[in-house]
Amino acid sequence: MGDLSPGFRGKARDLMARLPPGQYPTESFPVLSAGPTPHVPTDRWSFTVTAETGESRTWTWEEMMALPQEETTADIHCVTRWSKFDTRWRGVPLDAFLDGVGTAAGFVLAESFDGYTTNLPLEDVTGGKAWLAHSFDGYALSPDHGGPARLVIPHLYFWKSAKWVKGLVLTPENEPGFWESAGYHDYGDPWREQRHRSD
Ligand SMILES: Nc1nc2c(c(=O)[nH]1)N[C@H]1C(S)=C(S)[C@@H](COP(=O)(O)O)O[C@H]1N2
Ligand SMILES: [Mo]
Repeated sequence: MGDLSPGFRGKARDLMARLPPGQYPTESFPVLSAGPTPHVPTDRWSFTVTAETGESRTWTWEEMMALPQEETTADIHCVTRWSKFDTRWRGVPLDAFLDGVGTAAGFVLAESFDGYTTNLPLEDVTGGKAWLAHSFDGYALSPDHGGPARLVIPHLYFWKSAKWVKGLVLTPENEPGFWESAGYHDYGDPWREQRHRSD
């Protein structure tokens, strides 16, 4: 039997190895939002990076879309235990917004149009590990999933991937965001099951 379907068995085994502890795979794409979906037309959209000095830089939608774009395919892991393999995004690596910024800060606080915030070490959003994504699976990102644009930071639990993101604030001190203040883990590594503050 193993001889008849070695490819399938091999693929299933490979996928299991990509599943962090305590997670189950899903084909669907659940929507998880703490509040109502904000609707932000692209002509009123902007993305602002603010340094700890107060200096800031803002990109309009057109300016953001004119930056070099990347396609990335990644597995995503929600703290509510679903994981989705091979999600396909298009957007701009966060390096494009952060490279030119003079900063001594070690952390960023992502801020969204719905008031949501989440905190991250600066090194987790630089070096090609994080994107401002505006497309999912070849289509413009739907409002429920964070459109017109959201963060995608696949190596951390998906609550770190702020939907409807409007900017990043560089902070010298680590400032807990919305879920982090409510008892979620500060860092959120799915491979170490960092779900709650006490994990
Ligand atoms: N602005 C904003 N971003 C957010 C959230 C939110 O409520 N508001 N929920 C987070 C949580 S808990 C998860 S699991 C993912 C869910 O993304 P999805 O709805 O596209 O699956 O978005 C994250 N980003
Ligand atoms: Mo979540």
